[in-house]
Amino acid sequence: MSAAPEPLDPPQLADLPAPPEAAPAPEAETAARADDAAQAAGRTAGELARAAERKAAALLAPPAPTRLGDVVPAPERVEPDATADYLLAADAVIRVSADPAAVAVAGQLAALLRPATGYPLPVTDAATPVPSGGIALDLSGEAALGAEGYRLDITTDGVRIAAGTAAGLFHGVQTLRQLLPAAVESATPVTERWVLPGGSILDRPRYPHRGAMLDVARHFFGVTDVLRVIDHLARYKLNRLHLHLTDDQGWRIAIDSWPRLATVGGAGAVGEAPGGYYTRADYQRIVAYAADRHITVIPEIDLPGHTHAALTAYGELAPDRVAPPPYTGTEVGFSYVDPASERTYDFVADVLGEIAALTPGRWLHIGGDEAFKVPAEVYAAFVERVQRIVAGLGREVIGWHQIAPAAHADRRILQWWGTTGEDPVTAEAVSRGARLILSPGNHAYLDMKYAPATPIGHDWAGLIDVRRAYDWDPASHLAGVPAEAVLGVEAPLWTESVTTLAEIEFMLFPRLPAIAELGWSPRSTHDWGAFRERLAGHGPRWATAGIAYHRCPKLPWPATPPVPAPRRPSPGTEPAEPSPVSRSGEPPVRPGTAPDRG
Ligand code: TNX
Repeated sequence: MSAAPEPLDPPQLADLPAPPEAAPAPEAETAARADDAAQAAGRTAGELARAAERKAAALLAPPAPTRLGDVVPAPERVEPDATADYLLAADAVIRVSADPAAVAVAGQLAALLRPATGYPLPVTDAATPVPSGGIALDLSGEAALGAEGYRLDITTDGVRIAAGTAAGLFHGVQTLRQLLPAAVESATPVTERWVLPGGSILDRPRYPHRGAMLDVARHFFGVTDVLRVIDHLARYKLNRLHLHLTDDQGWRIAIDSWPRLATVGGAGAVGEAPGGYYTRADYQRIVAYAADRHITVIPEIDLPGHTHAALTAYGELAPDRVAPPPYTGTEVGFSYVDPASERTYDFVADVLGEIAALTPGRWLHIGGDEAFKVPAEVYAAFVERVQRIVAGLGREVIGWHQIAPAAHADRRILQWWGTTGEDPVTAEAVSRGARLILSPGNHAYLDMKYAPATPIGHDWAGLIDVRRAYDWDPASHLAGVPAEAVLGVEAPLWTESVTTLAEIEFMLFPRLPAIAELGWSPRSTHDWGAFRERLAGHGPRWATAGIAYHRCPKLPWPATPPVPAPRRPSPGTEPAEPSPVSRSGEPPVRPGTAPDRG
C-alpha cells in the first residue's frame, strides 16, 4: 500500500518554479536570426514559420471566449497573457512522456477533444515532450506540485501540462477542457474556433480528500449511471467516490459467502421502485473506471444499524432471529444486526473481507449512523470490534461521526454530518487521533432542497442553495477541531427521493462544483461574487453535455447556447436522437409538482 496521505502544508509559492518568460515574437526576427533560433531549438525553418503563422493568427483573431481565470475549482495561481492565446489546429499532435500512466492521460485528453473538434489528435510519446504547435503532457516529476498538482502553460505555440504524477496531468487536462469553448462538450463535430486563453496556471489541491457520496441503496442506480457520476466528479477534480452500498431498503453488492444479501436483500427499494445489485464484475468495473480517472472508491457497509435489508435475507442476524419482510419506507434508526451474536461478526468479517478483496483503495466505510436501538456501551464495543476487523484486512476505517465514542483505531476517519458546527464528542475523538471528513448536513447534503418548491429532496437540515453549499470553511467549521485534523470535504447524495440519473444531476449541479471548490482551492480564492460568475459560466458546458442541471434563478446564467452547428451534415440523414434532458437545463419536474422557484 502507498504512503498514507497527510493534510498538505499550506502552499509555499516560493517552492514552485517560476512561470517561463513569454517567448519573443518570431515575426520580429530577421531570417538569419530565425535560422539560428530554429537550429537552437532543434526546429526546421518550416516549423518556425508555422509557429510565426500561429502567433500572427492568434494576434489577429478575437480573444478566447473563456478567460484563464474561469476555472472551477479556482486554481492556486493564474497568470493570464492576452497576447498568447492558442488556437488548436486540425493537425495538432498530443506529445506525452513515455510513461504508460501519462500516455493513458493523453489518450483521455484525445478522447475528450476528438468528438467535438473532429480532429484526429494523434498521441505520440517522447522522452521530453514539447508542444510544437500541439499539446504536451510532461510527467516531469516536479516534486513541488505534489501528488495531484500540475502546471499549465498556454502560448501561441502550444500547450504544456506538467506534473509529477499522472493524477496531476489528469487534473490539468480537466482545466484545459474548461478553458476551451463550451462546444467542446458536444458529442459530435461542430464548427468552432478551438481557442485557449494564453497564460500560465499553477495548481494544487488544498485537501487530499475531495469526495461525493451516492446512496445506491434507497434507490438503485445501474453501472452506467454510476460511471456518468464518476465523470462529473472528475470534471471538478474530486478524487473520492463513496458508495453507500447497503441500507434498510436494499443491499446492493453481491457477497459470495452470503449470497442472499444481494438476491433477497437487493430485491426492493423505496416505494415501488425496482431493486438491483452490483455483481462483483459490476463493482470492479466501477472501481476500475474511477481509478482511470484518479478517483478512489470508498465502499460503505452501514453497520450495525441501517441493516434491515440484510435481515430480510438472513434472519439469523436479527436480534429475534426472524427475517422481517422488506422495508420500502424512508424512516431511519429502527434496524440493527445483533451485536450479541457471534454470527454477526462472521457476517461482518466475511462481507468486509470480500469487499476489501475487490477494492484497491485503502478505506472501508463502516457506517455507524443512527443505530438508535443499540445501547451506547454495546454500540461502542461493536464499533471497536468492527474497527479491528478492518485493521486485520489491512484497511483504514471511515465511519459517520457517531462512531466517535469508540476507542481510537490507527488512522481512523470520522465523517461529520451534523448541522451545528459543534460536537464535543467528535472533537474529543479528534483529540484522541481521529481525523475528519466534513459533510455538514446544512451545507454539503445534496439531498436537501435548493428552495421550498424544489420538486425533490428533503429539508430537515435546511434549504441548501448554491451560496449555502459554498459559503463555509472546512478548516474552521467544527468547534474544537484543529485545521490539521481536517482531511477534506464530501458531498453526500441520499436518494430516498432521487430516482433517476437526471434527478441525480439536478441535485449535483450546480452544488457539487461548490463543494469541489472548497476541497481544492486555496482559501485566499474564496469569494462568492466571483465564484457565482465562474460557476454560472459552466451552464452552457453542462447543457451541451446533456447534464440536467438546476438553473437556479440566483445565478447569472449566460443565455442558453445555441445548439452547436453540426459539421459536415450528411444530406438526407435524420437528426441525431435528442438527448434525454433538455438543452436549457430545465429541472426534471415530476408530474404534479411545481417548478422550483429557489
Ligand atoms: C440521515 S446522514 C442519514 C441517512 C438519510 C439522510 C437523509 C446519515 C449518516 N444518515 O440515512 O438518508 O439523513 O437526508
